[in-house]
Amino acid sequence: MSLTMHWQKVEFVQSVAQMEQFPNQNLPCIGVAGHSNVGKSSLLNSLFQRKKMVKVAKAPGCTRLLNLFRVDERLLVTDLPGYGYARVAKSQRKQWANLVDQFFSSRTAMLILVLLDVRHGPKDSDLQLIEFLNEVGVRWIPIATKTDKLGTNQLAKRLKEMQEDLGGYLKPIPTSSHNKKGMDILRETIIHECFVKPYAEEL
Ligand SMILES: Nc1nc2c(ncn2[C@@H]2O[C@H](COP(=O)(O)OP(=O)(O)OP(=O)(O)O)[C@@H](O)[C@H]2O)c(=O)[nH]1
Ligand SMILES: [Mg+2]
Repeated sequence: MSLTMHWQKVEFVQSVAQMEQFPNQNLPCIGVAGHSNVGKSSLLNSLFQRKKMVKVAKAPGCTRLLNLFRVDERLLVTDLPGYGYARVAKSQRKQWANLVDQFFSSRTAMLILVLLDVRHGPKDSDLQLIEFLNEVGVRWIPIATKTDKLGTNQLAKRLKEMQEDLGGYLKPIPTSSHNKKGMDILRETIIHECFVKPYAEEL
């Protein structure tokens, strides 16, 4: 079976509160990370082409566990809890931070999509995450979310600024869960990063 541009079968696997519960599926795994409310769960629904596969927050800070999905029996996708939401108790915030840190450090995921709201520059917490991923050696790609909120000129300008803010090398992939722009490119990029590039690197 090949992972086509349209992901045919998407299954919810489980929610994980501790890394010990993370199932050993022997499949490539990607994670979706970013600030609370940046649009992680919405992006996954759009990628999966399902309306309600992933719970979308009515109030920020909704995703508190690692939620795992399996695509076409070939790929695991993890929706991560968002960081930086102040109205959650400190003890609980610490618990999520530990869980997410463990997820990154255990190198469970071979690729992290780092979501950034296209209207705002990367926040300190985003830059810290990126630094951390670089340190532990986990590949990441920047994804600009909510592009439907900007007009064409403003969008082009913001994407360029975002790229500069991230050091200039990586171009953020522009996406919108509202009008579905960027979803095909994102699926293609994920497939390339998970199934083509690792083998090309081995040659
Ligand atoms: N205009 C617009 N709104 C969006 C888009 N994606 C998400 N939203 C809205 O942003 C809010 C947060 O979306 P979520 O997908 O729940 O964000 P999240 O990053 O999963 O949030 P947490 O689980 O709290 O970390 C919701 O009200 C969404 O409807 C988008 O592409 N465009
Ligand atoms: Mg969420």
